[in-house]
Amino acid sequence: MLSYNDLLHYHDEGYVLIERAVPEGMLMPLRAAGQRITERTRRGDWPHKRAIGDEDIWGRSDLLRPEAGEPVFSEYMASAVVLETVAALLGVSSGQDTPLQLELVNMLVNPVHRDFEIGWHRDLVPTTLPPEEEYARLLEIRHGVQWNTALYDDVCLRIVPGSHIRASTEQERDIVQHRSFDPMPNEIVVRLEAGQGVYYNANLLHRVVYAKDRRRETIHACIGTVDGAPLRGDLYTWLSWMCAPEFEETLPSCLRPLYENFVRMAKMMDQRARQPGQQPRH
Ligand SMILES: O=C(O)CCC(=O)C(=O)O
Repeated sequence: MLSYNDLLHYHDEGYVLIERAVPEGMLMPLRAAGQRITERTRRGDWPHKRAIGDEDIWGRSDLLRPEAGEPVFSEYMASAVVLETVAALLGVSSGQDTPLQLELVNMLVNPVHRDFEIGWHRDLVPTTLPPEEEYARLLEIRHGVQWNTALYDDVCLRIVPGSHIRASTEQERDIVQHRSFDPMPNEIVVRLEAGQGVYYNANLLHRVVYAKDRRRETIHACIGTVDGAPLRGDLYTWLSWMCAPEFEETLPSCLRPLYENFVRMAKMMDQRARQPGQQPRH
């Protein structure tokens, strides 16, 4: 599905745009399910959210929870476009013997009371590290792909292409640490039309600008390989609810190997955390 140039672009620039990122016939069901959960979240009936104080939200988390009652999200995660894209970008198989593990499945939404923004950051590596250490961590933490798939046109995400495979420059550090809403040299706005997606390395320098009057309902998810487990301890804490056996029953069969990998790694991380001096790195 992805061309050699797509893979090269992902490797060099840290992102790739996917033209048809929503499976045929799934856009309207995903929009309807997204709206139902947004309404539940706004009336206090869905506690798994990214909040702005007590009054507003910019995201909803854990869309696969059985109590959401929205199987279209797991059908979407099980779709060929998702699994084949992730597997190709990480250079692994998505079949029965896959090393992929199921991870976050969230939705990003516009606030309704006031505009909201998140400053420049990398998701998994702090820019406060000395440059050599920052670079070493960037090389080390390459076990996952994150993506935004837009259900409505979306221009919120800004990235610095290529910043995932080099230490931050002095100027970038200054902006990230002291004025993180300022323009960044070489930034681009990721423009997605409804149905398009951007798959990216979460360690790209990025930031987001949410306008309260522009509808945003964008699936925000990630999948990684099991070899990254020791570097990503928090993930297993956030997603410990997935270890409940009744959750597995809700999943389409092609997600089961990814689910089993997640549970195996979660158990391993739990055992490791109980051993003195063996805390997982975050
Ligand atoms: O809103 C987005 O597109 C990305 C959100 C973000 O930067 C984050 O979750 O770290």
